[in-house]
Amino acid sequence: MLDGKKVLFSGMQATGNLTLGNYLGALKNWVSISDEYETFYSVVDMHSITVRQDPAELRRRARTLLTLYIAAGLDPEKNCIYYQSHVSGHAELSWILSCYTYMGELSRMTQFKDKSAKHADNINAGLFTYPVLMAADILLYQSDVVPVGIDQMQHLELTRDIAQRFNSIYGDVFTIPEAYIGKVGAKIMSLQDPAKKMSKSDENPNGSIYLMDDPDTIIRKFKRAVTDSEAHVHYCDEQPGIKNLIDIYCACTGKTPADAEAEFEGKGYGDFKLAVGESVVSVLRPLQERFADLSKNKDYLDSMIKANAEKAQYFSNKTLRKVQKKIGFPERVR
Ligand code: ATP
Ligand code: LTN
Repeated sequence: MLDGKKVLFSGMQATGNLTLGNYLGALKNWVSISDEYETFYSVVDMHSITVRQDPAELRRRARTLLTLYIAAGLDPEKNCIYYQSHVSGHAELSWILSCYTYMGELSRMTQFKDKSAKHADNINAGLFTYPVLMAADILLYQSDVVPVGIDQMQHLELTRDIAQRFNSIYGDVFTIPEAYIGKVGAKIMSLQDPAKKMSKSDENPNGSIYLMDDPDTIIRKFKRAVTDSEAHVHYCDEQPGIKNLIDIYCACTGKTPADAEAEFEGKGYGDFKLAVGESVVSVLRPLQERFADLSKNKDYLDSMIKANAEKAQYFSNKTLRKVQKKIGFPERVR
């Protein structure tokens, strides 16, 4: 609890360009539930370097991501939006927690298995201990709730295990966080391969809708989306391509799958794909406009970045000092 409110933490990596999957699976939910919580939204740039990055590009992407958080509707005066690398407690708590995490636990993480297969030439220790840094992000603010897409559930379970293990040794130090998974859009699939999740690091740009794609590009990508030969807009696992398009349509319009089935009964896939594309354009256009306006306002963004980093540093230090004391680090002489 902070100021009588429950605490919410979430973050995204500053790698690649944000996709519609990131928006519908995470960012959109962040905006819809923020008012109920004391919130911390981090651009987790320290997580990004587990994969090799071009420095200038990483800096640019981190700034873009932070601006997108605001453009999506998070008011930086009410939500603590900040860069992970500006708050020293993340790295400090991560080291401590790594001493309470087992190698066996980390080697079971599917994201590690996937990413190490993808970057076989750079399987660094950071890639392996990445979930510990994520646990530190969350536990540092005594978070109650963590809104994420389904793919992050395994990391969240590990965070809970680490926190419970720590608490069982030292007493109630950490709040045990719960995941918050949105009802719609929790797993948006690639438009080119509905068995794969839409991902910002996909090499095929036609599989993903990027938040900055212009309307023509969006419509074109939906027209080319892989479906099937059933010619029937039906929400079922046997038609994964159509199911994914219905999920996107519902997340963008607030309709239910049954509404969508009724609306496109007897119509061809062409009409349906166009409607899905248009629903996405109408959600992304205002976001893109706000992004363009905000990007011009450098001083405003800079002042928010500074103030929020200080706020995050202040709250995270409280937990960090408590943890350091519990485990027996010498007290600081004031
Ligand atoms: P990468 O491809 O670089 O691994 P990513 O696209 O999977 O990245 P992350 O930065 O790992 O994105 O995720 C940010 C947030 O977006 C997380 O909460 C994650 O669960 C959510 N998310 C990512 N992809 C999807 C998707 N296809 N559908 C729903 N949510 C998603
Ligand atoms: N691991 C997450 C990003 C992430 C995160 C977090 C999400 C890092 N720290 C803390 C929620 C809470 C990912 O790859 N999407």
